[in-house]
Amino acid sequence: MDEPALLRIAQAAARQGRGHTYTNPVVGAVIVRDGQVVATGYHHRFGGPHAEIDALQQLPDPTLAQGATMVVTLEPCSHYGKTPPCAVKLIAVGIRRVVIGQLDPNPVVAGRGQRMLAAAGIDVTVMNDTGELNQAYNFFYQQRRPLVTVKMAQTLDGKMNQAGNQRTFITGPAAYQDSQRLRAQQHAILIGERTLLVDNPQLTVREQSVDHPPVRVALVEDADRLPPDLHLFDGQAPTWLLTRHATRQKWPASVRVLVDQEWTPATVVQRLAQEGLQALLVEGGSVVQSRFLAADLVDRLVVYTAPTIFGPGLPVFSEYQGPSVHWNLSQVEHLGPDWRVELRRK
Ligand code: AOF
Ligand code: ZN
Repeated sequence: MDEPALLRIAQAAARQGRGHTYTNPVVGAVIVRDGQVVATGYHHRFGGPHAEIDALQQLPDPTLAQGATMVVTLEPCSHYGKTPPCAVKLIAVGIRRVVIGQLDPNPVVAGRGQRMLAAAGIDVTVMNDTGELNQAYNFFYQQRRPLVTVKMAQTLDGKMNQAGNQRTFITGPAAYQDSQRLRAQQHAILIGERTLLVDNPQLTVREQSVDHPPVRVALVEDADRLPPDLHLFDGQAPTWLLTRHATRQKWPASVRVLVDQEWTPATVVQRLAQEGLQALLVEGGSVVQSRFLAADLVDRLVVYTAPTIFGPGLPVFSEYQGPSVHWNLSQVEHLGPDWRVELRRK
């Protein structure tokens, strides 16, 4: 089997870790002798052994590592983190050649792993093929901020609400399932105060299990004036209230109140970056989404459209006051009676 094909096997193995590695990348590795895969491994969960170590553990006989090739989706690490450096281990067990899918943008590694291997006389090739595995992880270390996705549901006539202050269901169960999958990939989900009060959303991931639920983030004027029985205070997931006023209240352990003079899309994103959160989903409403768009801080739009005409109602982006922007269409998909469009910024 050739090396691009072996890399695809390692990438498929990496995908098994999806949803469990939290802020760590998903990583897969295969050990190859005479063109044949003799062991496959992946990073199973945050804090657990790295893919390279998992692959070594899958070898039927540990001496098979000697003189073998390892094909791994991400550059082997060079640092002592939650586990010792993989590069040191690969050298110690006698791996002769390492094929790397992509270099690690995390500054704790960033080329050092590759250099350690090469300095030990190991033959190293970098394929520059991410396999679309760690979009948010790569983005975070390249741009120093979370990847921002705006999600919305609209009718055929571009409405997000039938009338002012009520929660309206627009799309069907398949779109709902999909939006749950989208939530499961996030480290934070943001809403504005109007959505918080009108919808009283749970902002949790249902329908599938996640080891680290996304932080629920709400922009609010004054945390002390919120009704105490909101779903956000149910302890189901960490919750951050971003506000301009100091709080005098005692909050449950799951709630943090973060005070700043003025929360803007830029300061929100900066704060999440400081906390190491790599993926932010902006769920609503129109004011918050429009502000993120106007600040040019939206990397991806996910739009669910229902074939329904509402007539009077609140148009999506009615609050948008920025310049006209053009998006790249990246995916169109049927979801039961509805459809989903994914767009990327140009
Ligand atoms: C992983 N799994 O298979 C590889 C990783 O906190 P640690 O010690 O688990 O280290 C996390 C970093 O290790 C991660 O950001 C990446 O730079 C590197 N490689 N991490 O979780 C793996 N190969
Ligand atoms: Zn490692």
